[in-house]
Amino acid sequence: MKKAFALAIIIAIVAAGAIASSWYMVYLPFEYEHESVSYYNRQLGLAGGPGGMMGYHMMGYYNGYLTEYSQEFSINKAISMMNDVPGYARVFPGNDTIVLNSTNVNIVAIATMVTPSELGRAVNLTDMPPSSSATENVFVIYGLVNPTLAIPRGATVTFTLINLDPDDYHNIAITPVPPPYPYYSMMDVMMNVLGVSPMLPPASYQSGTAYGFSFNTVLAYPGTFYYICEYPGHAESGMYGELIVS
Ligand SMILES: [Cu+2]
Repeated sequence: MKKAFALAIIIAIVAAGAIASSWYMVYLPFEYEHESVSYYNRQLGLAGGPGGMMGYHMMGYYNGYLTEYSQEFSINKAISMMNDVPGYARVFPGNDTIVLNSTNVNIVAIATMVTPSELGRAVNLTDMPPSSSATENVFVIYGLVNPTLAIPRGATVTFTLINLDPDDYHNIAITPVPPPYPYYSMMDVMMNVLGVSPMLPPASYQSGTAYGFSFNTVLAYPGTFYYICEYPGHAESGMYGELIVS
């Protein structure tokens, strides 16, 4: 009788363990991924309002995330656009900052990676080592890696993201939610976005083609904002920068 009781307790403990571990290992990751996709699609819907998207080409879905682009560039053209610093911009490499003093600000951001094995890598584009927090993918803007952008309040800002990464999808979202970001950064940011691009497909170095997307946003209030890549794991590993509106 005592043996049977002990056996029942052991079975109960094993069953509870199996249920708990499948909850954490199977159900929760599935649920987070599902929620992340759902927030992303709603963010895109929000940004699709007036002044949002400027026409796009649907590419289908990648891991559930809608992928689109609005412009196609040659890789060389994308690099020259990124290096073409506007007259109203002042670039300060020493403190990784760009001051953009205009009521109409254009920002051309390249999505690329830090690792030295691929073409178009950030260090090649900038001759600058990224900060230690940026370990995998980064934005390159006017010759700097993940720079802090200073923008006057009330400015209309046009972000153009071009993906020069041959392997990975990237997007850009503007949010007041600060780092550190979790793996599913959309779960942190939720609907708190001032503008967002869809996921852009990887560049083809064979054909020399890269995909881009532009959107407008008006930064009406002073404060500290962030531009981040919402592809799972990217913001977590440092694909973000600061946006100071004053
Ligand atoms: Cu990314």
